[in-house]
Amino acid sequence: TSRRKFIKISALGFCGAVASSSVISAFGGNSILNELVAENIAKKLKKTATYCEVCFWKCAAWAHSDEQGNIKKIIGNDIDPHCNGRLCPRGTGGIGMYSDEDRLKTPLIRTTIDGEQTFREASWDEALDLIASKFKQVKDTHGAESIALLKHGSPGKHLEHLFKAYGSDTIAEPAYAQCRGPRETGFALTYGSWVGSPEPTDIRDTKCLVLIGSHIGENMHNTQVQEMSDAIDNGATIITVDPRFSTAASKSQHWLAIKPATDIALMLAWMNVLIEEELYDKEYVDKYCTGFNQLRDHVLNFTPEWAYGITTIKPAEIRKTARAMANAAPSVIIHPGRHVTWYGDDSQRARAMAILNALLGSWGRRGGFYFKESLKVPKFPHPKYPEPKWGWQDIGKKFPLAQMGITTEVMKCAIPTEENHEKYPVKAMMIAGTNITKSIPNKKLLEDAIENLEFIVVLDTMPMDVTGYADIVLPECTYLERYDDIRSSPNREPSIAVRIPAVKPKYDSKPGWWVAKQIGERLGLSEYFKFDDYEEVIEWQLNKLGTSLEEMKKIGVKQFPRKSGSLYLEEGKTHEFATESGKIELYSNQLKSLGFDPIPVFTKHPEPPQGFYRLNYGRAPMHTFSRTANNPNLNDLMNENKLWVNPKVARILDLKTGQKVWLRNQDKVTSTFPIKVRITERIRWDSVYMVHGFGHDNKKLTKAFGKGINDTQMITKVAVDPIMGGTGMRGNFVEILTENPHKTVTI
Ligand code: MGD
Ligand code: SF4
Repeated sequence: TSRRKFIKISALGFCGAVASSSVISAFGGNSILNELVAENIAKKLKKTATYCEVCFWKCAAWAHSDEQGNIKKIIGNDIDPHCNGRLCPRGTGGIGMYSDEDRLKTPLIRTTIDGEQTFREASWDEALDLIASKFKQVKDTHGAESIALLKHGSPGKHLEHLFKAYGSDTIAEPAYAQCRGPRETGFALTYGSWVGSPEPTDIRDTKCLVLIGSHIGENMHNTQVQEMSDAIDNGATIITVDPRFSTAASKSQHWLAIKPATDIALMLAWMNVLIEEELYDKEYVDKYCTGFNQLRDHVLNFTPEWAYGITTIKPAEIRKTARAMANAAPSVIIHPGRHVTWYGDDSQRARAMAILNALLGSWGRRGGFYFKESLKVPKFPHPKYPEPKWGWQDIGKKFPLAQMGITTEVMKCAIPTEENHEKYPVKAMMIAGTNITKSIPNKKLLEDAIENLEFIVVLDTMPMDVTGYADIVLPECTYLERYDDIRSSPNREPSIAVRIPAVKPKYDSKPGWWVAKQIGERLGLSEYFKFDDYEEVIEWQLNKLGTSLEEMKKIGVKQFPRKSGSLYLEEGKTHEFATESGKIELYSNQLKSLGFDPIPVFTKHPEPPQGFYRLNYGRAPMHTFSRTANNPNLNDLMNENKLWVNPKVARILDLKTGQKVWLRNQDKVTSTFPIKVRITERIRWDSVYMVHGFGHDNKKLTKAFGKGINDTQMITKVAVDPIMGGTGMRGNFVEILTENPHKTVTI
């Protein structure tokens, strides 16, 4: 049997009904809202400044709580440029993260009773002492570098500090190699800088927005959705390239239902039209770009007729859309997307987007991309970090342009049969704020790594699947119950926002900063944590920034004037890009010297065999990844994912809407749970689609357990981007099973 058996703690009977008045306040009409406001004024609600952690747009908000310490509602901060006073449904439902009765309540330690692995409750002291002793043990035997950190979100920052202080830089997060890493590489190669978050897309002033597999509207990044809706009202042309009729597609003048995995061919054809018809911005290209002649020669034969055979998009439609973009230029955006790890040539696809933007002259132009600015928050003083002998950079060095840790490569280092293990042995792991069983593909790799790790600590707010693999589970309190770092994200104008605890932590949960400090002190690192409460750190930083905690508690958000110059390129002035040549690189010498294509080329990707469909996945407006599936308020709005199936496929397989089916992929992996069918013309006949983040297999998640399918379970084939290590996940094919393939699982 397995050394580390996945522990499914049985539900402890916390499935009581949860009122969802907060959801009503988000969706109800004004009368309900007014009533609530009146009621709340009557009850004298306390307002506390925070910023949302339900996704990473980090909208600033006010948490309203009553005298008993119950959070009643969360409302956007009017002066915050990330939300303009309006939260998305998930943000309003963030209250459910706090009120979810399935929350982790106390530290847990793995133990064996009567031969069965289970968890027992433990005190914080016992759990923290044990963690410190295990960390010391690993450091003494292998070096601190052998303790890896997988992290995401706010808790990750505190633990990163702890890890670096202890001498480990073996750190990775899924937001890079499973998400936006390739686009950062593609844009950095072209413009010398990352796109970053929030994206500096000037959507509010755009005349043409091109979305290539980016489903704004379902993907609810707050101000992008608000600005897109304004742009539509102002008559902007929307062009959506998606094999699925997404919400964005329904708002578009042009929906190009592209054959999956062929986007680079379409973009090469667009470049061909822009250049052949001389529609590109000549002046901009002459002034700011290098490599135009090579690009022109490269795309000469990539005509719309050539692309038609690959993409199934008619040549006339390719020409028409290219002309629409040119018409709007430079107020046009080929949106870089966000979750872009699809087919393994993703940084090249991002390069193609970057090049198109350059041809249209949209980078640094109103209605295109603005030059973002953020404020540098001074570091709270601490001693220098020790120099680790190895870290994420060494582990990922076969990917020459990797700029952050690659989760899958770090996991591989735990497995003795994998090539990097000897040099970079990962022996223990802390996992904070990331549910790796849903965020990292290739379950076999995860299970092999987990089996070989000597020690796993998970810090989470919820008993997510990942906690089932831990030796120690630590309950973090939610973002509404703690201080965290000052938010300072780039925008048109720099701003900062604070997160102040609105209520005391529920149960025996503690903030991430406290956990990091406690472990640090036990490891002899007190010098790195010279504060009693994180409040002191923030206060010190705010004072340095010319404000105070007192002021920030009152306003929540503070805007600062721009210091870096104009939002856009200025007439008559030169501009140096941060590339090697100082120009926008249409042809990349850097890629060439590394042995990669200097200009993107189209490569054919495998297609589904007979009887299989490509597994496509995406987002729903009321959920973020897997973290919200059990949130009582958001679960109320959508409690399972469905399998979108084209009517043609439904006819062949005789499927009915609402029927439960199971999936089996090309590697014979069968879904644990079934999923209900949704028959719709909105999906191409060669693909099926589902929302990511469902199919939880920990029973302790009483609302989410067994609801729908975990798309990641079906993703066993990964196409790795050789340039930066991104894990392309869209090349998996599934067959649809109408009979329950599991004899023992009954739902
Ligand atoms: P979540 O699934 O939301 O995100 O993947 P993850 O980072 O794993 O899981 C977040 C975890 O953090 C949950 O266990 C949640 O309970 C916990 N959590 C929430 N708030 C807190 C907190 O305040 N403190 C602590 N300690 N824990 C907290 C996201 C990743 O997944 C990303 S960024 C992308 S873009 C990819 N998307 C994606 C996809 O669409 N499909 C597939 N198949 N895989 C994907 N992987 C990537
Ligand atoms: Fe929260 Fe929504 Fe803003 Fe994300 S976009 S931070 S979920 S309010």
